[in-house]
Amino acid sequence: MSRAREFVVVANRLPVDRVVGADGSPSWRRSPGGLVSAIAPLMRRRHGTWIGWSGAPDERLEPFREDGMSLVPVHQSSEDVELYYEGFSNATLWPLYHDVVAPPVYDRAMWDAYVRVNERFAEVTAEVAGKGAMVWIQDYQLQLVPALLRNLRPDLRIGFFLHIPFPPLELFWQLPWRRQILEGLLGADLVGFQLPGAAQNFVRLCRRLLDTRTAKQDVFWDGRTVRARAFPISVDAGELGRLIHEPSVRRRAAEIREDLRDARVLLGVDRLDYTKGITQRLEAFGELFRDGELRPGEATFIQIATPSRERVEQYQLLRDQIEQQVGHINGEHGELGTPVIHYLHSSFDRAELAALYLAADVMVVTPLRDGMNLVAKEYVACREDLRGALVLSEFAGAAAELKRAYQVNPYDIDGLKKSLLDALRDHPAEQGRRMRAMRRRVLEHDVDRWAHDFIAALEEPTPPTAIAREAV
Ligand code: GDG
Repeated sequence: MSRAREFVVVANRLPVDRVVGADGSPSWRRSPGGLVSAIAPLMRRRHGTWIGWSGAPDERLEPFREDGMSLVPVHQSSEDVELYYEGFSNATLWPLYHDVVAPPVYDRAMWDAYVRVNERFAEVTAEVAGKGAMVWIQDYQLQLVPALLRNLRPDLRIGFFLHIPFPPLELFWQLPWRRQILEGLLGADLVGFQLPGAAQNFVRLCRRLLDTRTAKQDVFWDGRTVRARAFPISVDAGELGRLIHEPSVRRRAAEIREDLRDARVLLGVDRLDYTKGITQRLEAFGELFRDGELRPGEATFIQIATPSRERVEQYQLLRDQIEQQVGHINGEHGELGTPVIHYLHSSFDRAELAALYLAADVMVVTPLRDGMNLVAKEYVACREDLRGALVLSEFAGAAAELKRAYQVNPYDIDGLKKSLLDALRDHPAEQGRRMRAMRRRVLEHDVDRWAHDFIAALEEPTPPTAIAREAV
C-alpha cells in the first residue's frame, strides 16, 4: 500500500475502551456502536490510523495496535476535559446545535480550551498522516481541525462529518465564535451532515457571515470549492440480524416478557440527555393511566437511561427530574409488584439491547432534536418478524427515512398519547406493512453504505467550477 493512499480517522475518542480482566490486568476492547464497526473494516483494508483520546485524563500513551487498527492517542489534561469536552463541546455547542433546548454557556476560558485541544489534534494528525493521505474528522468537538490541519498539511484530502444537527442561521448567530467555527469547517474538502437541511444551513451561513460565494451545496473559499452534502448515518444491520438469531438472545427476550407477566411492553433506550424527550414520553404514558386508557399490568414502560456526561450540571438536574417523575407516576398508578415504569439508569451489552428490542411491542423515540437517532433504526433492523411499532419524533433525523413510523411532535402531549395508543392497538397487519417498508430502507441503507458513500465522495476530485476559478 502506498503512503499516498493512507487513511486517517480523527475523533474525540479512540475506538477502544479499557477493560480490566479478572486478574486485574488492563487491556483494550473495541467500543460498541455502529461508527466503529463501520469504519473498522475500512481501516484494515486501507491500513488506517485512528487518532483520539483514550478516555483517561492526564494519561500519556504511546501509539499502539489493537484489533487490526493503528491507534494514536492524543493527551487531554483534567482541565481540558472540564473546559473543552464538558465545557465548550457539551455545555456550549451541544445545546446550541440542538435548537437551544437548554441554554448554552458562552465562556471564554472554555473557548480557549477548545482552540487549544483542536490545535493539538491537528498537530498530531499532521505528524502522522502520510503524503496525500485521506483524513476523516468526526463531529462537533473537532470543528476547527479541518482548517488548522490544512494550514499545516495542504497536501491532505480532508473530510469532516457532523453527527449532530447543524442549526439554522438564527440560532448559530448567537455564538460569539461563529466566524471561527465556520472557517474551521471550511478547511475541509467535503463537509458531511446527516440531512440536506443541515447542509443548506451551513451554506447559507457561509454566504451571510463570511460573505463568500456559494452555489447550491458548494462554498467557494480561499480559492477552493468546499462541498457540503448529506450522508444519513445508519446501523450495522448485519450484526443485529445475526444477534437476534442467537438462542441466548431469543431466550432472554422471552424471559423479559415472562417477568413482565405478558403486559404490553413499551421501550425507551437513550443516553440520559435532555435532547431525547424522556420526560415528555413518560408524562404522556403516565396520563394514559390517569385517564383510564391503560390499567397497571396491561402495559408497562421500560426506560433504559444510559449514564452520560454526569459532571455537566444540566445532566445532573435532568437525572433528578426524571427520577422524581418516575417515582411520582409509579406512586400514583402502580400496584404492589406491578410498577407502570421500569427505569434503569445503567448501560447494557448489545445482546441485552437486542433482547429488549425483540421483547418490545412499541419502541418510543421522542427526541426534541436529534441528528439521526440510531436506536430507532436498530429497533427496525431487529424486527425481522415484522412485529412491533415505532413511535418516532418528527425532530429526529431518522424521521426523514422512516416515514411509516408513528410520527409525533414530542411537545404535543395529547398527540403523543394518541400515537402511543394507536401503536399499541393497531391491527398486526397494519404494523407489519409499516415495519416492512421501514426495514427495506434500513437494510438497504446501512452503516457500511454510509461510510462507503462518504469516502467515495471524498475521493472524487472536486472540479474547479467557473465561479471558483473566478473567485481565485
Ligand atoms: C449521536 C447523535 C446520531 C445506548 N444505550 C446503550 C447503548 N446504546 C447505543 C444505542 C445506539 C447508540 O448508543 C446511541 O446512538 P443515538 O443515535 O441514538 O444517539 P447519540 O448517542 O446521541 O448519538 C445521533 C449518532 O450520534 C450517530 O451519528 O444518530 O443523532 O446525537 O447505537 O444502541 N449501547 C450499549 N449499551 C447501552 O446501554 N451497548
